Amino acid sequence: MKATAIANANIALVKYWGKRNADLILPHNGSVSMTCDGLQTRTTVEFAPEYSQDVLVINDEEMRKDEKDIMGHMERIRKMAGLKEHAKMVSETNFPIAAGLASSASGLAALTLAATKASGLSLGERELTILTRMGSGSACRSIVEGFAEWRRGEKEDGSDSYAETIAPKSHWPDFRIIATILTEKKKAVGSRAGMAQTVKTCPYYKEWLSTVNEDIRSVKKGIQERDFTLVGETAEFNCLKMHATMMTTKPPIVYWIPETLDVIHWTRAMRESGTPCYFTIDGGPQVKVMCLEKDLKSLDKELNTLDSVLKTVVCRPGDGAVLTDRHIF
Ligand code: 2P0
Repeated sequence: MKATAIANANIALVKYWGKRNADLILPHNGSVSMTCDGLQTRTTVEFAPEYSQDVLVINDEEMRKDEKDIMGHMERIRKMAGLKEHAKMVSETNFPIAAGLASSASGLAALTLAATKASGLSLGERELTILTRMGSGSACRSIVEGFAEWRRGEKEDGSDSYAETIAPKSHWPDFRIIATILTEKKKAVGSRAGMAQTVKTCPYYKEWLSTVNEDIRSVKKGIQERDFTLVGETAEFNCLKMHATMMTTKPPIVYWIPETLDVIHWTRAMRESGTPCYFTIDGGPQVKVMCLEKDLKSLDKELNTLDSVLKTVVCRPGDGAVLTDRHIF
């Protein structure tokens, strides 16, 4: 009753921001992402009678309260499997958590795969993405390889709101995302609370929703045709529209710090001087710079000379979640 899984974070090119059903985690809009090979979580789950309660340890720290209701997610899996035993869950990440690098996506994806395996459940990929989605929305995209789409779906039970690969990593192996780390401070507003507040109070939320399907079409076309300009322009615009909805909620949510703006302007200046690159930003201050392999070295080197940048992590299109025998305990 022990299993270990590895999952990568993913970075959205068209963002998920807002739920139409918070219990099942059904989104208001579909989204598209790249599963990243550089940002990894490994999680071991063991169900055993000697555990009197579920215990979660992330990077050597025991978690007592978490925004994602991980214990509720474990209860859901236990019920599905018809188990009574509690679980010990130990996770390790190779990047700072809770700083806007999608750690919860890789974490919930690895946890769901490890917990289903440890509990004896055997789910197909689509079912696994649906179950993972109920733990954390964006995590369903981390189950699958390469470029992923999380379909909004229409059904009330969520059975058509799943993630799937739209292009494997081999389709566009020279697509890169340079994730900058500008601060290692924990963000003030979690994305779960942030998106709920946006849906409730942003006067422009409807307008955001009315443009997302067009962005999904463009980004998918750009990926299919390996059209870097189309993907970059669409992703950058989509990110700015999402942040515009957050900034116009009550109270406003501003994830950006001065360093965020520095990297935004730097990216635009590089582009104007002839190097194709675009930025995207999630629920945090870190900027992710999209580029192609041919420009990676020079852009990454330049970024690391900026005072605003503590360090960078380079991501290529990566694998979906997998099981491994390398247990943490
Ligand atoms: C995304 N984000 O598409 C967007 C962009 C943040 C900004 O998905 O409540 O951690 O667990 O479903 O998935 C962050 O939200 O939220 C997120 P829950 P989640 O990547």
